[in-house]
Amino acid sequence: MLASSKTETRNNGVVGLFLSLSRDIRVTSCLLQVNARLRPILTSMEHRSYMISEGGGGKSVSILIFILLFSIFSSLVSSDSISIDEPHIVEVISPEVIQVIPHDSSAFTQGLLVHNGKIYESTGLYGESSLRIINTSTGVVEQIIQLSDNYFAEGLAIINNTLIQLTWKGNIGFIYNSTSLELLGNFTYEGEGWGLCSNHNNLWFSDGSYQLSKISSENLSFFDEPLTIEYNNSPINMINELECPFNSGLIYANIWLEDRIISISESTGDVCFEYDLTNIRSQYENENSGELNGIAYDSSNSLFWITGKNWSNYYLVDLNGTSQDCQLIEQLAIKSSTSSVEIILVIILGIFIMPFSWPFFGLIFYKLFRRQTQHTPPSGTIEDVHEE
Ligand SMILES: [Ca+2]
Repeated sequence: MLASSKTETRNNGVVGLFLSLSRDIRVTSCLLQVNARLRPILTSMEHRSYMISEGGGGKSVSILIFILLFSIFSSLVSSDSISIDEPHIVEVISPEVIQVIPHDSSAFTQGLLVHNGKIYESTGLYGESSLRIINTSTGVVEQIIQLSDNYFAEGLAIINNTLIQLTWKGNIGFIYNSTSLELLGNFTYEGEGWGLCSNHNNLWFSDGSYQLSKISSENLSFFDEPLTIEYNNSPINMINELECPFNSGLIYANIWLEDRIISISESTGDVCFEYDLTNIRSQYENENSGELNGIAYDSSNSLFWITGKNWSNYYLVDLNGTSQDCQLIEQLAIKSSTSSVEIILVIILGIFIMPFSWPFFGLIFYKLFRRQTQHTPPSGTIEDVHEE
């Protein structure tokens, strides 16, 4: 049988190649043993029938493997579901100013919110920190309390009728009655306090990093896992003042030292939209104005009041993206992630399975060419093969 094979090797280069490959990977004798199995000596007709039935089974399996792999690779090449090379690009929006009211330009704004038709503002700097209530029609400060000189006030949020005000490096937050601004108590936390917002279910807390921490509204305790904020699939740092409108599924934040606001999905941390407010500075503000640092959602008109450190005015603007937009972005992110996994799996599949399928393909072609060139089927036993 081996002699017959050697003849075919000389007569046909393709067959020779496959046989050479088979010998190189030391599979030939194994395959022959599998095909020969322990059977009695066959007649010519029996052997031909046996070859067809045995070869047909192996060929079918090999063809199925080939079709499977070909289908997977073809689908990957042609599929439009692969979006890994197309990362989401955050849409940048420049909102129009709807209304302007004056702002105390000595106020170093660190936190802003709207409650019961009033603007509540937290201002910073040592020796100048305050908590104040502002008339939304006139911009006049109606109530104000000063903090101790030891504290640099930061973010501000409200839970029911209770105000929560952070301090920068004091590791302490203050709790006030929202009507009288009476100090009711305090709580402590680790690290720096920057921004704070409440969505009525919980609070979000920023510390100037690329992550937000969730705080329980019931006992002001921190949850374990922070939310990482990603802009175009990369973490974005210096998250500062926050606003999280009730039931929106979104967190609005401004970036320290920049006149822009981003809207973030509460569930994934993905940035949905960026609002570019640089035109407001150039059109309305002056050289003494610091960076934008106040965002307050007004539920009475579904718009936002914004201002900044030592700004001249508050501005009413429309920052309404929708949580559906964020869900769409999340789906794209999941799709992209899934595609990445698919590609990796198929590459692994190709690396590990394709080489093992080579002997099957070799055997198929070997048998096809052998049947075409073989006129007298060999006969013998398994022992004959080993002797050769
Ligand atoms: Ca706010």
